[in-house]
Amino acid sequence: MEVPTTTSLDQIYPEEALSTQKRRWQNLLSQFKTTYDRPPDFVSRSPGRVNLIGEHIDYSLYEVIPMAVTADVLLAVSVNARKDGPSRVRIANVDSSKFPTREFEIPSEGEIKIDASSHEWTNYFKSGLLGASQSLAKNKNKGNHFPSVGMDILVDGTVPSGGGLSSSAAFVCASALAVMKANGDDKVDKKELVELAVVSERNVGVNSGGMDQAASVFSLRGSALYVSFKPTLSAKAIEFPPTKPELIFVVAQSFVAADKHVTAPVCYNLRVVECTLAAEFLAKAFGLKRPLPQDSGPLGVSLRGFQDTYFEEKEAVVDNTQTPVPQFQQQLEKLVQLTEDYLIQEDGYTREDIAAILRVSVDQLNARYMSAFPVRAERFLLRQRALHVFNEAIRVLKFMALLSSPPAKDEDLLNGLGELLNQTQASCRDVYDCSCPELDELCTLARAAGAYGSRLTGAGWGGCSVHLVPADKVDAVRQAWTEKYYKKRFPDISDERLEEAVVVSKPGSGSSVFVVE
Ligand code: NG1
Ligand code: MG
Repeated sequence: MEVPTTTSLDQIYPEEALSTQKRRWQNLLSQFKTTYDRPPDFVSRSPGRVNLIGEHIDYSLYEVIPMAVTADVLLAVSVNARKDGPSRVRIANVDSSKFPTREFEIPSEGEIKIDASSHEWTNYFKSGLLGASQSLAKNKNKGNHFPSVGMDILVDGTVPSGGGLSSSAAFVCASALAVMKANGDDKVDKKELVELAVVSERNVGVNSGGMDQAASVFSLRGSALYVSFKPTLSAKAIEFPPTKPELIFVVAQSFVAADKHVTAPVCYNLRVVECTLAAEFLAKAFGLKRPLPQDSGPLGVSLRGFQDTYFEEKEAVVDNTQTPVPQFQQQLEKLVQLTEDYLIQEDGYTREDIAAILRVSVDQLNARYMSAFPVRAERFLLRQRALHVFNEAIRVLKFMALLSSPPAKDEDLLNGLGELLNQTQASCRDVYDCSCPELDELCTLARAAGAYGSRLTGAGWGGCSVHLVPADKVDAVRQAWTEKYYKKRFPDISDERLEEAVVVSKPGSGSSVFVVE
């Protein structure tokens, strides 16, 4: 499926956002004219996302259920096919005080360098450029070209950065899309865009899974997405059944900035390593004959790969009277059991412990799993990480089952969904260790004020939270946060910032190209 091209904002934004968005787009287009002395040729757009359930399991290749939000990143672009000398990019931001204008020559494919150690906003553009360049080079026969044409760009992003709504993926996806469009690719394939954006975003220093880019590109207005990574990347729109009271997702910022680039070696990238090592450890512990399959997990093997291999080799038939989904759930339940029985060290495993099981040296272990993305840890909590992943994958299945065959009473459906969100939060807090006191407090306050379920969303350690709230309790929940969280922790908070802190989130549309007429 191709990324859609449109000429009308009402195909992109919901009714209630249209007047604000029209003003914002007019400002973008007129600022572009003042900056570059001509109108842009097109605007590429990709949104942020909120994850509803399935946290920290995308990089173990388990299914997740995110949805796009209305907030997005826009790149207004004018192409300049300069004949003399190499092409250049000029890239400015409507918020020039925070994001200063940059200009650089476009290197040839393979020469694009990104310095992940510097905190430079245009790194995200460059990683999109890098991904797009590889795809364009591969598809030269389609009439696309690389090295790229020159581009004058003005960026406008409304996804808060470090806020857990994935501004990074929105920026990388919109950038890759802009470069592909500028170089003649009018039929950008959604799946290809996601795959290249996932890989290229890793150049910014975080060894991420693929949920954010999938949500940003594939989303359709009005639906959440069920994203699968195995056997291949795919996404399916899911509808929420109408209920009384109406089911509403509210997103609340903690205003604790989660700076993944700084914390990656002890937080995000460490979790990726722990999950990967748990997969290798379990495979060795059960004496699997075949090595784990190389798949699209960030370190090449995954817990999902372990699951598939284990059941192929050890228990070919689980229960063939069941439909595929319960069978998959039974497998996961079995894996929870095996993890509890075999990964017994509650206080974690040292590098020496793990190397001995995998029958490699500590140097080999470091080189294989911890060199491209270094991590800092004495002990690796393999038991806890595997337990979170398998149980969270089960919760995603249960969430889907509730939506596809809802119980007769709406109350039961809402309580059921809410309970799964609450369990995720408890697991993120106690087992995966990716929450923080502020996120825990937002969740506790929301539940006390009437939310069915509350949890962090995205990587955690700060950022955003998401809450399933009945329509008639949204005001009460907002009130509780305002009085007991925001005004208490940030006594000088402005009304404007308070307004931004809490957003009722309707599923938004995914990436598109807007042609300026
Ligand atoms: P954030 O930090 O919210 O963008 C990250 C990862 C996701 C996923 C979640 C946790 C990136 C770009 N994204 O999201 O792939 O693993 O954490 O579920 O790193
Ligand atoms: Mg991000």
